Amino acid sequence: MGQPIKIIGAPMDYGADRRGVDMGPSAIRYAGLADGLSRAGVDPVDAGDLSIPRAEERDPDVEQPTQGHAKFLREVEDVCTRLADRVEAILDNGEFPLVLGGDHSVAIGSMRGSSSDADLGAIWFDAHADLNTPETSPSGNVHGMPLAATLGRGAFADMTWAHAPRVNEESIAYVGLRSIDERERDLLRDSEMTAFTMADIDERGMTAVVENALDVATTDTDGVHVSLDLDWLDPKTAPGVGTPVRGGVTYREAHAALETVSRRHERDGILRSMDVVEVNPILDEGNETATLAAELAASAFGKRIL
Ligand code: HAR
Ligand code: MN
Ligand code: MN
Ligand code: MN
Repeated sequence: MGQPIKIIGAPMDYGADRRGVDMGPSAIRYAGLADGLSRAGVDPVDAGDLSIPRAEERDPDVEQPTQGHAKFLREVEDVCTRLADRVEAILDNGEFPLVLGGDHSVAIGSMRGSSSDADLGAIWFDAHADLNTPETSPSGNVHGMPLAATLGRGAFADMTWAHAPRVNEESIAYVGLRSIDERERDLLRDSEMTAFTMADIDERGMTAVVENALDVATTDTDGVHVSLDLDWLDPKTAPGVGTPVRGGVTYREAHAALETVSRRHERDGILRSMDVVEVNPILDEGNETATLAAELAASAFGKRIL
């Protein structure tokens, strides 16, 4: 069965405006995640959820950074600190951490934990760049900031719970970008990250693009983190997300992408951690976005048609 996969739920919605993404872990489990992984030939063990206070019990605006705005930053810090510890412990135990969000700010914890003993590359499957800092964010929503946090940009520079010094820009590749804020565009252009937009997928095909992204994330690193934001897909295919953007990847392209990841993993053992985020069951239709999330995780771990 290979390396056991530890599923850990992070039912957090502090980072997003559209409430409901905290129900993502339940919905993805209910959609058959563990069965799908077993059929793919891996051994899933469900470690349950982190316990997370409801947003209504907290004040979004206490203890703001001196520059800018980041709602529920203290709560995000608390959850991501605990998540990072869990992810690190899972890896120390020889298991693979699969984190279920929650909004995309959970990736701050996953990446911090996954990179504590390793130089970590990352592939960011997302419509969005998630590179805002509290200073540049138009919304103050931390789910638009996880890459900036991990890289220690702006107000995140001295936040040791967020900044992961063993994740370097050169080892990060986006796949499927199509919605970037004005100030994020400048941050992205001035960075060393590799960005494959939807136009690159149109021109070159998903498999070639993901092969390239894998080259980026595996060069001079010890392993790769895959962050799968379900709004990466076209909203017609994945309606259950809080910030849908038209013109996303198709059902088949998404599977092709994760199958490409899985083939490289089978060959070179590249994968170190993964998160599946932004599934919002309240906005979903018949749990289809959660079902897709579960299927794509199984594809990443080797589910095959034949
Ligand atoms: N860029 C916008 C912001 O910072 C929107 C964030 C997008 N939400 C996400 N992230 N789901 O991928 O507010
Ligand atoms: Mn360790
Ligand atoms: Mn995202
Ligand atoms: Mn997104």
